[in-house]
Amino acid sequence: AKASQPYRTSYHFQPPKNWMNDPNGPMFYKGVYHLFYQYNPFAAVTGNISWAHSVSYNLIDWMHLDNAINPTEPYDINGCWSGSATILPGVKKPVILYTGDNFEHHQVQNLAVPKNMSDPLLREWVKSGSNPVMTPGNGIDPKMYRDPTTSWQGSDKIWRVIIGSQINGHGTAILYKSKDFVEWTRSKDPLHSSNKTGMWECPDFYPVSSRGKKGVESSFKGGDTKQVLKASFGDHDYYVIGNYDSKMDHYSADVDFMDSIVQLRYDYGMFYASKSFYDCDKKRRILWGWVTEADSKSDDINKGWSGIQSIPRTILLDKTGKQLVQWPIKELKKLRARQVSLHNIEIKGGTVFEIAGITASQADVEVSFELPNLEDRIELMDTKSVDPQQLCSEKNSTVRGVLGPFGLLVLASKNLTEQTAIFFRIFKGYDKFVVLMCSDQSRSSLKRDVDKKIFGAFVDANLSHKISLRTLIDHSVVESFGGKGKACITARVYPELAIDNKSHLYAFNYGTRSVRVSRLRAWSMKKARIVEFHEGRKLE
Ligand code: DQQ
Repeated sequence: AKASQPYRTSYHFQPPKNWMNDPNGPMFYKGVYHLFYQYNPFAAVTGNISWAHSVSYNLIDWMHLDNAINPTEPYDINGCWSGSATILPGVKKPVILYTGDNFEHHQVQNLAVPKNMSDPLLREWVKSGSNPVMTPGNGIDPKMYRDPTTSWQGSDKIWRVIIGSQINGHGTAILYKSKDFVEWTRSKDPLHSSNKTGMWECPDFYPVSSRGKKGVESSFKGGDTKQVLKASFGDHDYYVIGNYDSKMDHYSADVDFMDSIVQLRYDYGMFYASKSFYDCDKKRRILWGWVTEADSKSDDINKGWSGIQSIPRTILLDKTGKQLVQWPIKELKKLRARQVSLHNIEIKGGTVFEIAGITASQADVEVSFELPNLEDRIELMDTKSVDPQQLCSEKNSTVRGVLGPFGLLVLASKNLTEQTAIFFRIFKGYDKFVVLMCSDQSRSSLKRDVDKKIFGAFVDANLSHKISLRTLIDHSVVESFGGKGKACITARVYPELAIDNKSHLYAFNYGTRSVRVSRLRAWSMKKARIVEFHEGRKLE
């Protein structure tokens, strides 16, 4: 691998080297956060997929351990693929269900349990003698049958789990039930399916509270909750919100997958195969997602690594009940170091100003924009026929408007040759104002062979006169939260000029109208503490 590593992250999770994809089996158990992930121990490209394992006390600083699960048996010899952990109540023991790609390249579901319950880090895992515990059959394509969720218990105390699949061309969550995690019976009906999507990878299924700010445990059956179903397909993580009747095992979505013009996604940039877990210590639900590289395979081989994880995000149901809101876990604040603040500054149309004094390549920025009187003439839009990503590509950061584009230029070189623009543009829609949020990577790097696709989302912000943006900048990742977490966009960028201390941060407004920064705070971020601990030895 290359000696100089301008693109390695300082506070986004990544292994010391090689290929990483999906987050697996995240859990909080006896004071320790565990993250497992899809990992190739031998190269920076996919292959030899095993479960790597890291532990943390705060979800920020990590200790990398030896692999927890390796492809060693006929039922997983071609790869130990994605799966989830469930903490069994009563005995309070964690178990893992994962997909094995077996000797004939068929996908089967397997069970693993900790070898030594007195090891606080649960370093060793043993596979059940009963594996595989679920096999395809009866109309299931053995190549489309994977990624068990965290299990949940019905009021009958029986465990349920769903497996991602495609049946008759339709994305499907196959439902299984078990009393003991070993003997699983497939239910006649799937939990849910869609004739508008293909294969569902990495489903997730969990309750969210419709009141207050607390997360809800997967088996919770009280009132005042809605139930989220997430599926990964077409390079994105889509979710629906609905109601789950655990007696009938019936799920109904309020608005089903692909049934509305604007699809609900966790993130409108790069974010895939995500998984959530309930943190019983801080009473919150946390989401992890895989963020792929946007450079080439040969770049990855050269760097010696590929793939990072998003910042863990707390997930809540929005007050409207129609979407989720996500926010970086509060522990991230402990990395905030040097701070700059600005208050009540007008940014005139067509101007840019630098926010100096922090490490612009490794920063956390929170800004709140105050808008002028919206009754005046602004751009019009018919949201019913508009794809926000398409609109952001057409009206990119250099296309002047009336109210916007305004926002941040991050990982920018001094002369702005390289820049990634995260910005808003306000339109007048049919019956309300429309906030478009964009992440424009098109000028992010002089490098060729990098995917510089522009991303976009609508922020359902119920706009009065303020719109906020939080952006996490970490060398090659720009993770943005618009409207207090109503829309998230994660992007990967590989600047050549704007690296390390040659990187700058600006605020800009290319609209014709002025906007006001009512408050901006930006922090240099410290590096997370990472140690490696292998075969009982600590490496720093
Ligand atoms: N990645 C895993 C599969 C899953 C896919 C294999 C999603 O289990 O469906 O590494 O990225």
